[in-house]
Amino acid sequence: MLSCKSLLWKRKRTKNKTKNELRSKTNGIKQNLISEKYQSEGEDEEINEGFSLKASAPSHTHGVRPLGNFYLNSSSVNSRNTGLGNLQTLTDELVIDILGLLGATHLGVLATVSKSFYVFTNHEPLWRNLVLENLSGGFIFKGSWKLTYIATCYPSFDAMNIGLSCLRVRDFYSDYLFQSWLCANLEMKPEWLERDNIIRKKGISVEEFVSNFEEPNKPVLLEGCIDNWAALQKWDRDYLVKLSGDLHFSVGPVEMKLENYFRYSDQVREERPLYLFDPKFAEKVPRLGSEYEVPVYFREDLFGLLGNERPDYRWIIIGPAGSGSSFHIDPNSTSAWNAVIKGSKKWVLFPPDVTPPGVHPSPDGAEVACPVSIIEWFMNFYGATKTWKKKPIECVCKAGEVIFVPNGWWHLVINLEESVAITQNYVSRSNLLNVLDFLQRPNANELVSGTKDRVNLYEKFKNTFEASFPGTIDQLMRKAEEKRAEEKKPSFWDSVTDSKAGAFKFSF
Ligand SMILES: O=C(O)CCC(=O)C(=O)O
Repeated sequence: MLSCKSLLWKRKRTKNKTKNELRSKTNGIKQNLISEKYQSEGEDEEINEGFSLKASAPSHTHGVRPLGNFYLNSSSVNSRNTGLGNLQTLTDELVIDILGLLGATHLGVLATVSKSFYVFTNHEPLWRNLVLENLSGGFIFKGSWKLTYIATCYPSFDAMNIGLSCLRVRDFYSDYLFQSWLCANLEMKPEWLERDNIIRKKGISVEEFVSNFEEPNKPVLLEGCIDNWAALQKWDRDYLVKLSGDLHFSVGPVEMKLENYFRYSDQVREERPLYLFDPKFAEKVPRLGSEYEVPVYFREDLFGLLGNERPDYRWIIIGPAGSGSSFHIDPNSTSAWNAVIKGSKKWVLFPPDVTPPGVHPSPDGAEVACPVSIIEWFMNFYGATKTWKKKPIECVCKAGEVIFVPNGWWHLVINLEESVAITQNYVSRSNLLNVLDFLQRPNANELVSGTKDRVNLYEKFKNTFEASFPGTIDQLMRKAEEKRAEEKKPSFWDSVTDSKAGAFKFSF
């Protein structure tokens, strides 16, 4: 999912040790518990540990089963190994990575070599990459990525009727491939949605917002502050499709017509559905820009002083149930607000000093290794938050509600149904110093995002700001220094207690 706001969204797919560890350690255990039902035809919807599959989820297309079942099975053949020959010693992930170097024709030829190669070469993410790399956004989704590729590149070949990609293979065991299918088909567990500990506010003043939430850098869910948006009433699918016509929007690494994106999102069953995340929507369709307005709490946006040179700052976000944003921190140390117009989103947020379980930022903060998909994070790490040092803030944000995401907070978001949202990142006086500090880091050229001129953004922004508000930066710095000193100073009661303790010591 590279439809990202920030570098921090870029997942390491190569050398992603974390990912391998996740798949083998934790899933090995869970998948061994997958019920016997899945050892047969897999038509049932209930699986162990309270997980359940989405309604009408198909069983694994090629009959792949979790590895644990191999050890329980009396016939000791794993056709995964026999069909790979000498390559059987490679991990599944490595086999997939190697196949990822091939084109469609070679994948097609290899599929005929053995049952094992048939299963591996039909792995949908391989075909997804081929479509996105070769066809860009110019495809009409045909229910699977392989069919989409074939239908687009070989229109006279009737792949649908030949049943090209549906052969089931017996005795093929692989946690890696099974996991990918499972994550694409799992329903969110009710207990993942239960915790709702965010503060909700309706009708508070801007001053209250600033002093209780923005200054102390705490999330809040704001109700009722976008009730006047035309978007809330108007933005259904038909309206959006009609307004945008043939224009293309950013969807992961490609640009797609909205109509085609909806066609895809209606049919898709994959672990990481493509997410529409477009920073230029209001320039492309000015009407969209005029049918919402920045809620009153976020009107001070100092990056605005940069005019056209400001980094990307607003996005329309559209995605089906299961799509979303995996753990990241927002770009350039900005804060953000996110308003849901249609649908609903589950949020999990951790404060800047707590790295979420299963998430491993690189020391320079430029990259983050995390589970392959959001649902995988819930399966394997959500439970750990129950005993985590600081509990995350969580909520479900519904249509008409706005969440404030303070700067530096880790957050993950999953759409619980098809959703449409607007988000904006901004800089106010409360986080101006953080932003300036971020922009002048030594590796700013890697960290700063949303603009071509990453290295000079600090100078440009500082100078422009000083020209408009002379002396304000110094003032803010003095205030921050005083605050730090205040925080260091022991409170009256601490000092009383300390001196008493001292007095006791000496008197004994
Ligand atoms: O998927 C979403 O709506 C959340 C987007 C997000 O996390 C972000 O814009 O930083």
